[in-house]
Amino acid sequence: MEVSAVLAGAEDGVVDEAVAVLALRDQTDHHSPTAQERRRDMRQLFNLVLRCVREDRAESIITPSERIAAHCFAAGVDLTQLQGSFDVLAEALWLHLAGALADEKRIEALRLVNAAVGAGKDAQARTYVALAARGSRPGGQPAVPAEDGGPASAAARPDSVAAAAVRTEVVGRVGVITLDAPHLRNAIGARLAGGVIAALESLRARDVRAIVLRAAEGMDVWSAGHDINELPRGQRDPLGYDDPLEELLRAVRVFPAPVIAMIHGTVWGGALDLVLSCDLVVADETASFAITPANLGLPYNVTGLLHFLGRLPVNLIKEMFFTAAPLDARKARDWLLVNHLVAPDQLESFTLELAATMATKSPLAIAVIKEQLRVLSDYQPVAAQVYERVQGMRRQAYDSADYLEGLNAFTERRQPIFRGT
Ligand code: KGA
Repeated sequence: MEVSAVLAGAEDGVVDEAVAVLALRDQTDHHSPTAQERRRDMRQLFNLVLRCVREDRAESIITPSERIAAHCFAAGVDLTQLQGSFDVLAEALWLHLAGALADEKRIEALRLVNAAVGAGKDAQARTYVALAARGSRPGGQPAVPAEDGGPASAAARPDSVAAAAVRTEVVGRVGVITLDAPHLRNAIGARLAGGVIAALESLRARDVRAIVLRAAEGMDVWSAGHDINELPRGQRDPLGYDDPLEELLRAVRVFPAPVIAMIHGTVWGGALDLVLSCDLVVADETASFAITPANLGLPYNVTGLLHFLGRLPVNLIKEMFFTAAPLDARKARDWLLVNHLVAPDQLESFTLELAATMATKSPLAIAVIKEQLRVLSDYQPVAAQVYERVQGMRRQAYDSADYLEGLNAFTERRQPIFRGT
C-alpha cells in the first residue's frame, strides 16, 4: 500500500493523537488555543505533510510554513513552541505509519515524513531569523490564519498581544487598522509596515469585506511618511522593491477588498503614497497632504510616481513634488484626491458606514474589479533603455552629497542646504 494512501486514511487518528499531546503540553499556558482551534491547526499541518508525501517532494510545505511562522512571530509565539507542533505531529504520524506498513515501506515513509517536517521547521526557523534581523520584534501583531494555512489558533488570541504600533478590530464585516505610534508620528519603518501587513492578512483570514486604515484617536499627524532613520544613506536605492513601505503599498493595493484611508491630520511623503494606494479617501478638515522627497534630496521611485499618475493630474503632481508644500483638505477635495470631506466629529461614523455598505456587496465582484483597475492603471510599458537611464539618474541622486544633506538636516532639525552635487 502507498504511504500517502495509508496517511490519508489516518488523518483523524493522527490529528486526535497530536492534539491530545499538545493539550497536555499547553495546560499551563493561559493563552493556549481552544481544542477546536488546536485541531484545526493540526489538520492544516497534517494536510501540508500529506501533500509533500503525495508529491514526493518537500517544497510545497515551505511557503505555507513561512507564512505560519510570520504570523506566529508577530503574535509572540516562541519558535520552539511552534516547531513543537511539527514534532508532535511527526511522532503521531510515525506511530500510525509504523503500524500500517511493511518494513521497506516504513523506511520510505520515515524518509518522506522527515523530509516534509524538516523542510517545514527549517522554513519556520529561517523566517524567525529573517524577521528578527529586519529589526522586527516577536509579538508585533496578533496572529491569525492566512488563507492558505496560517495557524488558526492564534486567531483567538486577544488583540492585547498586538504591537503598540498597530491595532486591529473588527466591526461587523469591516476591519479597522489603527496606526498607533504617536512618538514617531506614525513614521513608517519595518515594524509599522510589518504590523499593517500582518493586520491585513489577519483581517483577510477573518473574512472582513472592507478595511478602514486610520491613525489613533488624538493624533494630528496621520503619518509622517517613511521612517527617515530607516532610509539607506546612499549606495542603495532608498525606495527599492524590498523596502518595508513598498511592501506595505503592494499589500494594500492587492488586498482583495476595499481599503479606505480615513484621514484626520497631516500626511507626509511616502504616507501619501500609502493613502493613494488605498481605494478611497475620506478626510476631515484637519487633513493635509504633502509629498516631500525634494526636502530630502530623495529620488522618488518609478512605481511610486505611477501611483500618483494613476490618481492625480500631472500638473498637480509636479506642484506637489516640486514645492513639497501640503495641500489642504479643501483643495485635496477639489482635486479629487479625497472622495469625501466631512466634519471631524462625523469622520469615523461616515467612514465606517461607507465601509459597511461595501461590505454588503459581492466580495468576488469587488475583488476582481479592484484587481482589474490596479492592473490597468499600473500598466505602463517602458523601454528597457529608458528605464535603465532613469534608474541611472536616480542612482546619481541617492549617491549624492545633497541626499546625505537632506537626511542630516532632518536629524539635526534644520533647513537643508542643497548644492546640486
Ligand atoms: N521619520 C523618522 N522620525 C520621524 C519622522 C520620520 N518621517 N517624522 C517625525 N519623526 C520623529 C521626530 O524625529 C521626533 O523624534 C518625533 O518623531 C516627533 O517629531 O522625539 P524625537 O526622537 O526627536 P516632531 O517633529 O517633534 O513632531 P511635530 O512637531 O509634531 O511635527 C510633526 C511633523 C510630521 C510635521 C514632523 O515630524 C515632520 O516634518 N516629519 C517629517 C515629515 C516628512 O517630511 N516625511 C517624509 C519622509 O520621507 C518619505 O516618506 C519619502 C519616502 N519621501 O518623501 O520621499
